[in-house]
Amino acid sequence: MPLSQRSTLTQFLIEERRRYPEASGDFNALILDVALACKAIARSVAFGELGGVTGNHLAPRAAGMATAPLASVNAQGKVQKKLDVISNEMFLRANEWGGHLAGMVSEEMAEPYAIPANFPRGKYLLVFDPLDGSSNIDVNVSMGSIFSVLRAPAEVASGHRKLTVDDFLQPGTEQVAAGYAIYGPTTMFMLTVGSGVHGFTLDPNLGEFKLTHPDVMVPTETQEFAINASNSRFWEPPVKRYVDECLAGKTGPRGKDFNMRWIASMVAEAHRILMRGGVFLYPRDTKDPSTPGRLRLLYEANPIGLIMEQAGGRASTGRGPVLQVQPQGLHQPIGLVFGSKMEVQRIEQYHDEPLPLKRADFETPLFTERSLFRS
Ligand code: AFP
Repeated sequence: MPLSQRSTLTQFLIEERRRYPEASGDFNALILDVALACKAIARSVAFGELGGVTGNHLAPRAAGMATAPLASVNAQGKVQKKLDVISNEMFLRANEWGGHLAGMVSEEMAEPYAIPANFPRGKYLLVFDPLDGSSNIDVNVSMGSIFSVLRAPAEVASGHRKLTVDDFLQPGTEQVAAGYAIYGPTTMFMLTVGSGVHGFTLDPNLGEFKLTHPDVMVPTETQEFAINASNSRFWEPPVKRYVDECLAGKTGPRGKDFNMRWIASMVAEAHRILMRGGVFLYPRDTKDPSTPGRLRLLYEANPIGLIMEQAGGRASTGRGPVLQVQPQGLHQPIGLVFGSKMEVQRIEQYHDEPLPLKRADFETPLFTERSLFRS
């Protein structure tokens, strides 16, 4: 189709809004501000070393410090890349002024960001991971930004009450919209406003996102899975069983060969799965007893979960729908499995079924951590 005949993101949003005559237009303006932040991040990513944006972000040097400053770490204890910090700033600046938001939460900030007093407040909350997969920047592999839009309580939107952490602790089923931008060979913006998933490709000549992938659907079956296999000794038995069966291929219980992928950039894995199916697992494991998983519920699992479900896939903790989990904290980690519906359902079924135990299972010190024996 000629470029000129494709809808821009703006056109798409206006046409969607016409279906709701009572809508104020705030929501559309918010999504366009988010898209603007993503375009700015895409430019920074594209310049890479030329733009001086690769490498770690260094903590400010304290007075009298003899040694070179160390890399800064975020609230989760993850080393911050320069681009993590730059992308976070871009999200804040693009979204704080418009009057559509009452506050923001990001992977890079320990506490919620209240809208500064010199800007009007609005009725939505924005939650985001400004640059997922940022450890890939130095090796020139795809990364992305993930976002989720929630409603703010009316008394916060009207300025009658201060914003609190609890305002953000809403289950994923409450999301008004969610999406991600992927910075790959092309920059794409994938969006759901609750009526399917639609993909837009950035036209670098116009600087506009154009609708290229309307109504994306995840294929129901797959022969491709993604998991960080170096963690296999920490997996729970149902995950181990699932992966073992995939690896057994044609001669195993699945009766077909599987392929494996691992990009270490969840946005890139989610995008591949949206385009051609597959399943992604970052399950609960016993690697670090202080945390049940690596990924974060509010700004990673929930938005990707809504995208998957809206595209006919499924997103789960391994035990049940991730979107139904009541969040307990802003940066709460969670086990996450998503992708082709039948595969995710199979993994949930394995978590439900008792497994035949091998003697070795009783002898491992991890025995008490295993899901089979948890309530
Ligand atoms: P970074 O944003 O710190 O690169 O983390 C990305 C991520 O949270 C997610 O996108 C990947 O799926 C996961 O980490 C990769 O983790 P491994 O280090 O276990 O491969």
